[in-house]
Amino acid sequence: KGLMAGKRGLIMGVANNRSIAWGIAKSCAAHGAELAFTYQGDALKKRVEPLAAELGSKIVVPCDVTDAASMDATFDTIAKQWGTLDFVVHAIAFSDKDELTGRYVDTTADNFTKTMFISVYSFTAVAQRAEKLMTNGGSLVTLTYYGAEKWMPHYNVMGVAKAGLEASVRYLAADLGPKAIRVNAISAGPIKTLAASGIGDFRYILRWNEYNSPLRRTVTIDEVGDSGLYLLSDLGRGVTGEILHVDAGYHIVG
Ligand code: 0WD
Repeated sequence: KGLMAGKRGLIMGVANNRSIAWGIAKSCAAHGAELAFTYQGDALKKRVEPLAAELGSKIVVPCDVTDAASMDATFDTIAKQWGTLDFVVHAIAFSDKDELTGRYVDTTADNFTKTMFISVYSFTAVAQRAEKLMTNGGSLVTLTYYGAEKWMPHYNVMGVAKAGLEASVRYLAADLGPKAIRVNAISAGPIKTLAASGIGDFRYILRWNEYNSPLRRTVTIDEVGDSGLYLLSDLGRGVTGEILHVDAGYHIVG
């Protein structure tokens, strides 16, 4: 019945059908997973509900990760409907667009704090709540970018945040490993999504990756989805604390 038959997972961070989280959701559903979705705010509700329905999902709830009560409500719903949880996809990040251009040194304290809270801490906040429901073990996956490892033009405070996110993957993996909960990140190559459109010169970054990555192209959300499937399914059962590059090989080049 498929690799994910009998597994139930929560997908956080679908904004529309171009979202990376949507690519991962499709791969998991195609292999038999049962899914729940969160959306951020009413504006995205009308986009996420039909997508969730497409994959036969019965649980679609609002969740703003900056609001602890909203996070609690999301996991309460999962607890009530499912009792246990097998996996979570965290595909959430935010920074003020005005600071995703120009110099990192000009970052404001306010946006630094907000960027870190939404893009780094929220994954830990998710792990805290997921741990309680993952009584049969589980798998958590977040999304990161190469700008965590190397300086990239315009990525600025988000690069610093992704470095923090990758470090938290390692600390969470060590904490939750004894409970058979695995924690990994996918470092995706650049993909044109809503979030990416906020980054300065994004088209140039895409083109640069096409010219320079070993596969001479960029990656798709379906390719990131299939790599997510590997980490979320039992195929990845020996893997935790890993940053898996799904970037057409760009990280060995630049
Ligand atoms: O090139 C890219 N697109 C890459 C993205 C390369 C490598 C990594 N990533 C990461 C992003 O940093 C992010 O962590 O992948 C993750 C998913 O991003 P995406 O698929 O590129 O972007 P998008 O479809 O916009 O989904 C991200 C969503 C938000 O969308 P918008 O654009 O409206 O900010 O994250 C959600 C929101 O739905 N989000 C929140 N959800 C709950 N609470 C919050 C929040 N406070 N803030 C943002």
